[in-house]
Amino acid sequence: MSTLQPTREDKFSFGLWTVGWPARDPFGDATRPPLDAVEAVERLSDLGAYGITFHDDDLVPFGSDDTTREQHIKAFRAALERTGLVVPMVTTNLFTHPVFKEGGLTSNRRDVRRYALRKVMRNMDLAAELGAQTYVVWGGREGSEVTSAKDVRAALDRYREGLDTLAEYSESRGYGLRFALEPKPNEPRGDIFLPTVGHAIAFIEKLEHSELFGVNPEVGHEQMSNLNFTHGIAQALWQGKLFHIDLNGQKGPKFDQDLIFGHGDILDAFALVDLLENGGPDGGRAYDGPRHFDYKPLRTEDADGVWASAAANMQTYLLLKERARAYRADPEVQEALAASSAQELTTPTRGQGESLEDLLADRSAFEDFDADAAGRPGYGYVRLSQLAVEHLLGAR
Ligand code: GLT
Ligand code: MN
Ligand code: MN
Repeated sequence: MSTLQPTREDKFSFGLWTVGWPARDPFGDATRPPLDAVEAVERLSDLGAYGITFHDDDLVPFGSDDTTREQHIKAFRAALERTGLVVPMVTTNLFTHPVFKEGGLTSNRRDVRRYALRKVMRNMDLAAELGAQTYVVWGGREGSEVTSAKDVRAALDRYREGLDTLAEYSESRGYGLRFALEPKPNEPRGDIFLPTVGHAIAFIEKLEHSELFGVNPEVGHEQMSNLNFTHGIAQALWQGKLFHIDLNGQKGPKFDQDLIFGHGDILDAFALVDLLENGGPDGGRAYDGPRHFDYKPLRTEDADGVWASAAANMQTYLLLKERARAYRADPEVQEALAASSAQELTTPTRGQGESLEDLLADRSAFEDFDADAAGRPGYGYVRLSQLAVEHLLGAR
């Protein structure tokens, strides 16, 4: 094993439901005992993480009375204080209980929608109390199996109404939360609303407080739709909407695997870390928020395997960060980049102050342009790609 030690500055965070997953799946029972939240805080802190996140029901079992709820919160809070771990993000479970089988904020039933809103708002109080800045909304049950049973436009109206209400609540209470919508194409619903980063960003523009809303893209969720995750992240950054990120691994379009980060498409993971760490305007971080791992320790593993997998997420990220740095610093890479004209893309297509008429009058742009000659030379991307592979494999 490599020995890169994570520090708090790396901003690694984990969902309580990730290391705490007892590995029950649709075909089999749990293979691990439940994990106590206090132990999760302590172990993650020892491993070098800086944050922990949770759904309301991860921390306090659904239906607990007020006294039990307070006890759970008190013990959790004490563990946070002891370790210095923070809670940068909180979210709500609107998917496990049968009441949400037809949706939460977009259920056809109005009483369920009102209940869902109240459940979120109650947990927002706790989020604010614990100092969270981001509130994730993953609408896993917002969708359908039977298309004709759902008026999608009405559902989107209700989704908007629900999110507007949550933003109003945060503002009225002075919580200052920012909301991050998490897209997913399917699972558990046959088809989920806001299935990709693109759908979510377009939807956000229709919200009353759109400035309070961004996205929380998950690696595997975009790859389930056969999409390029790094492209999705780049667009979210370009639109100022990357509010949070869920890192994990996925091997192509199939069920949601939630593998360890990098244990799926490693080349895309390399490109992603390079973008996040070196894609800023000054060559620094393009995204400064938590590096949040949303994965599932394999069902085959015992408790030791769970903690090994938590460490592996961070190790892989740090190794890729180190590899991306070496890649960028390699003069051969710089030369290959220049030769491929990749850097020319930052030059505006129109000259400074060039009017539309100037462009139309420029014969070199069209009449005298030799399209055949311009179509002949190669771009040299093979070399660039191979250099990335060699850096990734530690051959350089
Ligand atoms: C659930 C889902 C994740 C979401 C979580 C937030 S819950 O585990 O699979 O992708 O990020 O609600
Ligand atoms: Mn997932
Ligand atoms: Mn997720």
